[in-house]
Amino acid sequence: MKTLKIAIQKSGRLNEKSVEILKNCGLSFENYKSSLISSVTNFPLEILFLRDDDIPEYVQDGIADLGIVGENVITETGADVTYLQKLGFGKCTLKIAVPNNSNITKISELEGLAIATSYPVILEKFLQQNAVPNVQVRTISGSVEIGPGLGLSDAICDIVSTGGTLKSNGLKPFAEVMKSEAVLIGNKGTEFNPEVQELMQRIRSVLRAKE
Ligand code: PRT
Ligand code: ZN
Repeated sequence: MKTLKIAIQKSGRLNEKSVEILKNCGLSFENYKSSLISSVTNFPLEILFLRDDDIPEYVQDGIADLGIVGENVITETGADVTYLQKLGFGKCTLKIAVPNNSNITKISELEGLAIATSYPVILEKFLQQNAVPNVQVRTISGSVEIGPGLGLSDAICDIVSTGGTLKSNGLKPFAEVMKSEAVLIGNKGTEFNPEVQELMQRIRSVLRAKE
């Protein structure tokens, strides 16, 4: 019997809840912070601990059969994977935000402005869908919220959960681009594997017990 592999975030906002849901499924494994792989002792499964950005492609390419990652990351990478189950944690919204003193009220008024983001693919698609083609999308990998203060951009497109980061940087949310939460994804066709079905059933009953 082939041992399945599931990729989860090594450290960061999704790590703890990902480990928790797998443990609540009755899976027994060591959660070493230093190792990349951990074997489950009571189920034919190995856990790969990765950076979240790498998870969709690992699953698309079949290096991992399953993965737990935010929808924002899946959409940004454009990976061809199957959505198996929303997991109810890691909830956030990708939003466009502008400085508090900005007079912008309509998406069309972004025309000609520069927007800093770590999500260029999702943002470009949103701008296209809203027929605002002439926007400079500036891709930066972190601390996007300081862009307007530094004069790097007129607006930002970033993940918001409480809104505290926007507030402390003098920014206000202006438009909602996408909602996201952690999801279980699978390599195409993996949902027909009996062990995957068993695992999905356990995950669903863990989620149901939480309701
Ligand atoms: O190291 P690795 O690459 O694995 O992790 P990472 O640093 O890229 O990601 P991480 O751990 O920060 O986030 C993992 C996932 O959690 C994201 O892809 C989202 O799906 C989800 N998530 C949920 C969030 C947030 N909430 C969130 N608040 N991801 C990021 N943030 C950041 C946001 O970028 C901003 O800087 O938190 C700040 C805003 O938070 P508030 O509460 O001030 O609004
Ligand atoms: Zn990341």
